[in-house]
Amino acid sequence: MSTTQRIINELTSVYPEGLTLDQFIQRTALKKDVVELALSELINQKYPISINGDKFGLTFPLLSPAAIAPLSKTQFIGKRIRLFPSLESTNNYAKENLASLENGEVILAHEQTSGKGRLGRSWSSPIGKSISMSIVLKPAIQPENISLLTQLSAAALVDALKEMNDVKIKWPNDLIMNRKKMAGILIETEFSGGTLKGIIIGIGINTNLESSDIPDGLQSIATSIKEQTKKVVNPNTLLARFFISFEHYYKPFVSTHLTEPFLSVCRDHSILIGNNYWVINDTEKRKAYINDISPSGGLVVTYHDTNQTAVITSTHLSIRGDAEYI
Ligand code: BT5
Repeated sequence: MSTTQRIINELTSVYPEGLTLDQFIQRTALKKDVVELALSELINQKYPISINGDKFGLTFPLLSPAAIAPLSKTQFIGKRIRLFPSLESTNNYAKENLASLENGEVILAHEQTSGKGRLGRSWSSPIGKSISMSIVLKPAIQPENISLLTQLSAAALVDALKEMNDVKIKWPNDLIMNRKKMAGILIETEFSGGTLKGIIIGIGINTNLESSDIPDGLQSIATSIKEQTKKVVNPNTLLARFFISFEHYYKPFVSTHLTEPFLSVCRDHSILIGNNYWVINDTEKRKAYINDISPSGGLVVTYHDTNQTAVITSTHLSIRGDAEYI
């Protein structure tokens, strides 16, 4: 573990209190100049570190596997975690290192420099203020069932956030608070010669972003949990809850194809069902009434122009309101 991550772990464990240099030295058995160097590196890199008198503290807790481990009572999801200060994209790291990653292993980064959304879009993940995570799965499942994992992940996130606020799901992959996007899911797969080698569930969650951290072009569609709840989010508690819920849905899904427990959460929290939206793909834009989420995880819609009902399974499209994101 790097010295900077050791310092982050120490500061996370005493949050909201801080530590003096002497206390750091006592707790870590590191030399004074090593601690000083690590702290100045963190401050230079714009980690949320505050100085109060002779104490250093965190403005809000940061990702720390040491803090997640005692809270997350899972068998394999998040049992092993690789945390990086900065990655281009946790999904790219997972793809490139798939062979050495175990089923259920999780990649985390304090920051992504080139985070990815769907369809070549980008995902913004400023340092320390959001969760960038990829879960690696190596199951024996049919390729047509992989997209159900997006719904499973969305339901697990709703469960993890339940106590915080009213969270909605915008099919297929957006988590919404107060009609703005607060998290997104991107699933990628690796095949070799027709055999599924692994599934990567990429999830970005806006935890402690202030509105000034949200890029100009996203102000009207993006938000963070902190912005909505006015409370600091502990990313470690949130992830521990998420891992427990994910595993709870995932085990029976893989063994017996049980989907109703998570699909019912998606239906109950859907922001789309019962309303009219534009369904937009590369070639057309059609208004539709949104009826339901089907047992296969698709969106059941009735188009206004033909009055025909169809199940949308492709996620290569956007669902939009009349003038807005939702
Ligand atoms: C997504 O795509 O919502 C999937 C996002 C997945 C991000 C995670 S982070 C960990 C893992 N590693 C990666 O490289 N990616 C995954 P999509 O539905 O295409 O939405 C992308 C759109 O959301 C962008 O075009 C922006 O309009 C908007 N956006 C970008 N950053 C955002 C943010 N931080 N919060 C809310 N909206 C954002």
